[in-house]
Amino acid sequence: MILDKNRIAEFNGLHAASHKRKFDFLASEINNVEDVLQKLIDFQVAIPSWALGTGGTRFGRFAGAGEPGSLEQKLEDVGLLHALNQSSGAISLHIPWDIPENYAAIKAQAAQLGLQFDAVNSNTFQDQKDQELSYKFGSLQHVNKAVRKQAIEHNIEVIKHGVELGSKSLTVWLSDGSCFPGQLNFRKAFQNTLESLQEIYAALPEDWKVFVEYKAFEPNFYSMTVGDWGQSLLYATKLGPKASTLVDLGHHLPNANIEQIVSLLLMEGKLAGFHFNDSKYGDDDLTVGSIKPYQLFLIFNELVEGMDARGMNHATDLGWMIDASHNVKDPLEDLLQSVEAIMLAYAQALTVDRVKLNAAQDANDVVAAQEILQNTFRTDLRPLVAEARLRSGAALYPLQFFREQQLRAELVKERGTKTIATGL
Ligand code: PSV
Ligand code: MN
Ligand code: MN
Repeated sequence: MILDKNRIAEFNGLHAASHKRKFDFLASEINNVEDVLQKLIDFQVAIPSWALGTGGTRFGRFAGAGEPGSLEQKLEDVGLLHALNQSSGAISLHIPWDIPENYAAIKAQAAQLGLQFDAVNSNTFQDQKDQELSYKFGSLQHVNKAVRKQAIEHNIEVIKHGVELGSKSLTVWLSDGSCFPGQLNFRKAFQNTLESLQEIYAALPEDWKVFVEYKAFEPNFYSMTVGDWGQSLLYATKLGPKASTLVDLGHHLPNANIEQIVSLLLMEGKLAGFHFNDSKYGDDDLTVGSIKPYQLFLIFNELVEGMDARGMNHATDLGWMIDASHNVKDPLEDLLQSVEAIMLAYAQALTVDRVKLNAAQDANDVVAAQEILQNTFRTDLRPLVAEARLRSGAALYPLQFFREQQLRAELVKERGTKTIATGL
């Protein structure tokens, strides 16, 4: 489905007057409003190909209707999201779930939809049909060199797909680790993993990066070989300048201070970017901002502060991706909510009064510092984000548009009721 721009214009027309009232009031309160709006317009969040179908758990999966059944349809879905919010102009592919059959055709389709190919993701956490050796006891860490070699070759293969598509980075997430004390020699597992990553690193094209994603637990429940930001940073530092640490918000132990982790990785020039999601317990992959919106704001607050201190471009110098999968929601609605939450947190961070905050910090005025952050967080900036959308030709209210115009029903008509998104 390609969305006719007139439908969006007509919808926006209906809401223009009430939006303007809210926006004008807000704009009068914000100093650098034009600058903030431009930054919001420029900011793009990549959509993962695996989030477009209904997810599941090991207990079951309740598929939705009208889900994308091919890579082409996944691109269409991201194109639809992007048409609705103009903030989802990239797709992140998981190989081998999304192997393109015809690169030229897929690239042409992406270009037509205004989409870029973001980081490509390798997969050595599952055994694929016809795969020679099993990853049951790990991949890049494996005690058997032949298994490591197979996993290294897979990653190099993924880079090749990415090169064809115009991606510029590889994300490596390893499920490697152990389930019981004594199962693994930690030092050997680390060294094997490092050597394997070094071979992958050597295969990176000149202008590519590799993102090393960490995760505290699952599927291994005693140790993870890339289990936290310290381990990831160790690999990234040993690998070299093209390697950095990817932060997935759901991959920490409860109550971890993610904003502090982000600040320090950024300071070291080793923050790759994000997999955004939210969680109550761990890796729940829930809608961004649905559980801990204040934490999301505090993360963006550190990002804006740290990126500005290093003279970085907010939109292009880090990888911004969603990593979610939902059991009970329409995936497209879920993704619209996620992108909205990210834009809102970013807008909040952009409007923090940094001069006052610095002064409060330098004066050890704890109360003032807290007030500055919380005042910003409690200001309703939704009209600002909506204005950025309006100016970029998106829908003022993407979710409302999706529902009122019954876009899922149109997709069901095109694709049928019994669809299963590939790759999940
Ligand atoms: C693992 O939990 C993860 O966050 C990694 O990023 C994977 O690539 C992704 O989920 C999809 O399974
Ligand atoms: Mn992830
Ligand atoms: Mn995860």
